[in-house]
Amino acid sequence: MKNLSKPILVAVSFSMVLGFTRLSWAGDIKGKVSVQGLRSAESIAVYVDALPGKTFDPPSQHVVVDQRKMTFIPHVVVVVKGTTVDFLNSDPVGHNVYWPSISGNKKLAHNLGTWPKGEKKSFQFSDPGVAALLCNVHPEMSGYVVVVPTPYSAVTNKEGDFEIKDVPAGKYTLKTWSEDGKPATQEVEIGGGTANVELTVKK
Ligand SMILES: [Cu+2]
Repeated sequence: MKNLSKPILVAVSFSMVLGFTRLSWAGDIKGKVSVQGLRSAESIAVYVDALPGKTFDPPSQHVVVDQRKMTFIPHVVVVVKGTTVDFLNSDPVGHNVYWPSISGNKKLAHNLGTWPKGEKKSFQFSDPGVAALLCNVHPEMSGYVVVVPTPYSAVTNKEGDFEIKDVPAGKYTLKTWSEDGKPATQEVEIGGGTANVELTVKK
């Protein structure tokens, strides 16, 4: 019996060490965006830039953009390339959704049409860039779908805070997109645990 138990103990200890190591192969990015010359630090997309040779499967779960009280909610969504977005209408009036380009490329303009309350239309965003959402019934409405190359992304809250969870260990470049500011970049290294970053977006 003695001869048998020792190798088993060694095997158990070894797999525990492997288990702990695996936990440290991913971490969270917690950050704060400050602004200079912009109205607010809210609704700024922050994402890990393209990783050479790496592509990501789009999530099976759709992202939802609602039209409620004459407003696109949320105002900004950030999605990995290939994500399908469901556009809802929760207002008692018809709304339209169209975008005149994706990041200025007018060939990628699209009009989803107009539909009543309670219905939705879906679109798969296969091209990276920014779709500025408009409604041709209500010219004051605007929203954004920001299509990025990785699934590691977030949108800032009112205070400019954001959190990107479960990023595999490594060195990355974080980038921002905002409605009226220039893109900002910041290098970040993920080990185990949380990496804290600060970014400044300027007009
Ligand atoms: Cu509308």
